[in-house]
Order: sequence, then structure tokens, then C-alpha cells
Amino acid sequence: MHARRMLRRAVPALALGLAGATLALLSASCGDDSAASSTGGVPGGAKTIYLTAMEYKGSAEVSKEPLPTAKLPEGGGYVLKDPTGDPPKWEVESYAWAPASFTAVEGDQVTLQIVGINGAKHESELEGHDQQFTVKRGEVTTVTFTAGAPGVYTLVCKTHPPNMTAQLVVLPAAK
Ligand SMILES: [Cu+2]
Repeated sequence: MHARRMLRRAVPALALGLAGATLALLSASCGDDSAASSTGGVPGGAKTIYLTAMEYKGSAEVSKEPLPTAKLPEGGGYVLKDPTGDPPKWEVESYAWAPASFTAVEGDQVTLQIVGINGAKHESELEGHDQQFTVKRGEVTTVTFTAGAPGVYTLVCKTHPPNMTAQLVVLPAAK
């Protein structure tokens, strides 16, 4: 009886705590150390966001998993390699940005630091912000811009369509 009453009281407190923690995390992941505004919205500022150009890989022995017969979408973002070696193994690859979404606040001075790990180069564009750039393996490409109107903008790698995309989520500024 007592336990149930306590639980009923604890659950909303826990939910509030989680919401607060999520907001704090959101703030921290953007490199923003200011507190959440009491008037709603998320405070802005200067932010550095770190991204990585990746290539995920998997492989299997033909004797255990046959080579898939269905073709992957064309463009260069996906690669399915015929079996090689002894025992013969096939391989599948997918290019990706990590993380696949990142957040800023309208008006933020944003710096992207993008390192190339896999793939020789990535001809890229951040839509809605007039930013075109190339990410090369072993180098950090720095891209700076002011976060535009609230919305969702796509970071596209034109070398590896259709899947090498990420999303910039721009939140409304605190009033
Ligand atoms: Cu790419």
C-alpha cells in the first residue's frame, strides 16, 4: 500500500528528471554550457560539432551464407563484393556520416569538424546553408556557418548516394 503510493509519487518525478536530463544532454552534445531558458526554447551560442566519414563493413563465408541475389541500390553508397579468398567470402559495405543527426539552435555560429576515416574523398553539401566541401581521408575539414531557420537540413555526400546523408536539426532560439 505504502509502496504503491510512493511509486505513484515517484513516477512523475522520475519523468521530469528524465526530461531534464535529456535537455541537459542535448545541450552538452552541442558543446553549449549555458542553462536551459525559463521562457522555453533552447539557448544558442557557438558550437563545435564533430563528424566522421565512415564505411561500415560486413562479410560472410559463401558456405555459411550465400551471396545475396538482390541488387543493392545504385550510386556508390552501397557496395556488394563478389566472393574472394579461400574459403570464399563475400563482403558488403555502406558509407555513412557518424553521427547521422546533429543539432543546433537558430542563429548559432556552428563549426563542423569532419574527419575522413573511410573512402578517399567525399564531395559534400549542407543543404539550405550554401556550404559545399570535400572531406578527404586522414584530414579534418572545417565548415563554419550560421544555423538558419528552424527545420531539418540534409548533409549529402554526392560521392556516395543514396545513403550517405545526415540531418542537421535546427531548433528555435529561446525568446
Ligand atoms: Cu561519401
